[in-house]
Amino acid sequence: MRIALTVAMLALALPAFAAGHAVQIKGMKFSPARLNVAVGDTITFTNGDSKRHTATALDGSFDTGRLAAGKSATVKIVAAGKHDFKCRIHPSMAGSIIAK
Ligand SMILES: [Cu+2]
Repeated sequence: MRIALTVAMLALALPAFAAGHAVQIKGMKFSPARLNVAVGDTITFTNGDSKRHTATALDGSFDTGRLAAGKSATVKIVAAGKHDFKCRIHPSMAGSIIAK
């Protein structure tokens, strides 16, 4: 009974419908490069390249920082709208997050 109540309280504490998304970085590209999410969702960027990369929003809404090979970082999308992002090290690498 006490355990069930604790589980119910934990469930209530979590934001409703927040989803996790994944973007792979491979071959100097973001995959997918375009992603539709909801405000409150998280996105985990994983670097599958041997070079360092970042995923940096041009509007400043998120930044993974430099990701070494095999590393990942999770960012949270807190504002609605289109958030274009680039790799700060390789500006030709670009993508967009569309948040509703
Ligand atoms: Cu890069």
